[in-house]
Amino acid sequence: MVFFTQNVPQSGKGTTVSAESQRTEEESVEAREEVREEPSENGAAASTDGEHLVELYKKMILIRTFEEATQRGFRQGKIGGYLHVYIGQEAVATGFLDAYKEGDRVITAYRDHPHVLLLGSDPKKVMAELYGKGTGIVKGKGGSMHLFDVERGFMGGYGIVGGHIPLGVGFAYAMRYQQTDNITQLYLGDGSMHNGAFHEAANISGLWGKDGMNPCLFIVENNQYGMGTSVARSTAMTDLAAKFDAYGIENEKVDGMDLEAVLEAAHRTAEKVRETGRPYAVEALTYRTAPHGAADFFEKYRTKDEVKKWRERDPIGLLEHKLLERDILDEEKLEEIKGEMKETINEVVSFANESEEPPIEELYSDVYAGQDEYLGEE
Ligand SMILES: Cc1ncc(C[n+]2csc(CCOP(=O)(O)OP(=O)(O)O)c2C)c(N)n1
Ligand SMILES: [Mg+2]
Repeated sequence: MVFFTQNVPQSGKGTTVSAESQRTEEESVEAREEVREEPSENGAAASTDGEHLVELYKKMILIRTFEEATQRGFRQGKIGGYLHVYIGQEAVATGFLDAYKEGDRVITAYRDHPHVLLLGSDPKKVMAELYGKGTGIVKGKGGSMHLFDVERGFMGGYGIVGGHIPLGVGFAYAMRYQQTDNITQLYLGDGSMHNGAFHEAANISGLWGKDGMNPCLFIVENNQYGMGTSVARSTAMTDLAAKFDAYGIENEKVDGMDLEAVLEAAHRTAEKVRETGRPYAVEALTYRTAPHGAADFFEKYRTKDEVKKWRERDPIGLLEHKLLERDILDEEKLEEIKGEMKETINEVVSFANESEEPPIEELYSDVYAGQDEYLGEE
């Protein structure tokens, strides 16, 4: 089945394209049947297990319902500043964060709500953050683009495109320096790869990796656009995975709309990075069906037909199809799950709505290290 008809090549010179993305649909089904019989070594062979798929389906519905509620909150003027949702891309973070282990670090750009939710942060606190409330996950000071939950390994949330990439590589170095077997999952957009910060960081990551000192899993969320500019209009070399070849970083592509394909790639590559201390890159081919930001109403850069085509491969729709086909869930159960998530998110929104603004004294806290010195206090 060929589904990436525009912008994104199926493979490229020098790229280690995953076997999965080169297979026909029939072969893929056969291959996945094999996977079902043979769980992977790390014991988290999520794609084999119906129960686990249902658990992940619930997470994807939670993210989608959360994101839809943020869009409403934005239109109502309850959420200020910028808001970028992950609608259409859910399988990517859901699949990769399934391979998260305690002590790992996760860092991403500004499309960050799903990552923090998947790591187990309280959705109420995340929504309150977007509402700018004192009960927010960073006390209402960060907003949508600057979520943090360090206890759960979530190191942000960054608004400067590409700015977080060197930090992620640095976290990965620290993990080996401190002699742990943890890794960093570093999420980056297709648009960020044309930024100098990416090239400097990828270079040093590859170099440190030669000594097993950079367990960094680069996850490129290639949603086909950076704002209104397609990949093909941003770079002459549109094979994004292959760009990592220049820095000695092994790489592959995965169908980012297919949760099972993502899970397989995620567990395999995360384990490889954990074992070797070397970086690895996966380009997940995906699509944001929502506008770039919640304030972007006009989409002259893409056609309705293009969006429609990608919607036909919506990651939630694809997973529902599999769950039904394999008799794991029936239609009624799917509706029940969606209804439950709506109720949960209604409570989340009420909490954010009813929470207080941050108290004025918070204005100076967490601004500078050594704040007491700054305020002239002992
Ligand atoms: C250094 C920098 N340049 C420009 C911008 C403006 N800007 C915000 S989002 C964006 C597009 C980034 O695209 P991509 O990395 O593909 O992420 P996506 O929005 O598709 O998730 C740009 C150029 C910025 N925030 N930072
Ligand atoms: Mg993009």
